[in-house]
Amino acid sequence: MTETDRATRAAAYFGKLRDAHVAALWTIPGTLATEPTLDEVPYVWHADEIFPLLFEAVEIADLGEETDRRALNASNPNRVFGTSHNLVAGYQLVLPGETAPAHRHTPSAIRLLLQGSGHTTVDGEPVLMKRGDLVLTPPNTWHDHRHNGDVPMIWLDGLDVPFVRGQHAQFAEEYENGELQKLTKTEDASVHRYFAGLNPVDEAWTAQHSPLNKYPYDVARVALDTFHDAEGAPVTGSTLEYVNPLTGGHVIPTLASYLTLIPEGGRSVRERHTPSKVYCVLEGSGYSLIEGKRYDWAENDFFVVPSWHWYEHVAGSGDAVLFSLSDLPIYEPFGLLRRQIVEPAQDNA
Ligand code: 1HN
Repeated sequence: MTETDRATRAAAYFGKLRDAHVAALWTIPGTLATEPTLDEVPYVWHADEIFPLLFEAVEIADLGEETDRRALNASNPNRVFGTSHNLVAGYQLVLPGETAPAHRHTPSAIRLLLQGSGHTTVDGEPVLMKRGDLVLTPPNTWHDHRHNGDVPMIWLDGLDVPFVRGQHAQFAEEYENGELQKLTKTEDASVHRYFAGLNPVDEAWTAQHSPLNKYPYDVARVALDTFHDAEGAPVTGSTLEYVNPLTGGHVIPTLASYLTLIPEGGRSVRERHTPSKVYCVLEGSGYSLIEGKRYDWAENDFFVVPSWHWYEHVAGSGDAVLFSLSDLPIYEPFGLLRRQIVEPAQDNA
């Protein structure tokens, strides 16, 4: 066969493959890529830019009319939807006297209260939210939001919507007549049941998510300080994970949450891992170096560290406290979790 015959025959062959809806492995780019492609970018959403846009939304969309949730979702600059390929984060605003009716869905959510105070009701339990509190709405739990305080209430939402949609597994339902759900438990009932790390005997809980609907910030903050001091106050900082008190596992099947302290002037280890992370700044200010580029942050800002990007955090003046949300539980069961860490001593070598 001449070169020309060969090329003509190959072109005809690939045409036949297209018609038969098959592709030759040797023509598909990246089938055996040696490392993940870094196709999402780091980005910081600054509270001083986004909070005013949230308040402007009050004039654009009435709660209960145009929308049930006055929320602004953060899109990764390299994506149409999703802060990363599995996670979506954003801010949500509820004004005094407003309510956001109950619904439930297969995607899971966490809230991190940033300003004001009010209630999220989770499966009949009204959960009081104060600054820094972590509140869970696990998959398929009824949830609504109520605000009987006098200061606009803002929180960070973090959900696994892009992951669930990617699995073609999104289902959602409105509560009866689009109303608030009936209260069937007392305020913070789950916190009262499990607060001290001692579990009720013969506990009948069988769900895969944490039975605790709230992790109060005052408790988490004392735990973090105590742990950090007991570790000898490392300049690289300290991190604790919020866990299911019954199993020691992650808070939600798809989501893990952490609280990190970087002491004033301190610097974390440099690491990268396959899961992505969304960080929200609860205290202090500083910056992160992500793939060598500097991203400054201050209180209430949130930022995304995409999959397999090298990163480290540096605290400015004052201690920095960072909440973070990760899709790590999605990677773990399938052997997809990879993590590399560079300790500072090796870093300088
Ligand atoms: C949702 O249900 C809430 O219930 C907030 O407050 C943000 C973002 C995407 C999809 C569902 C909420 C959401 C969401």
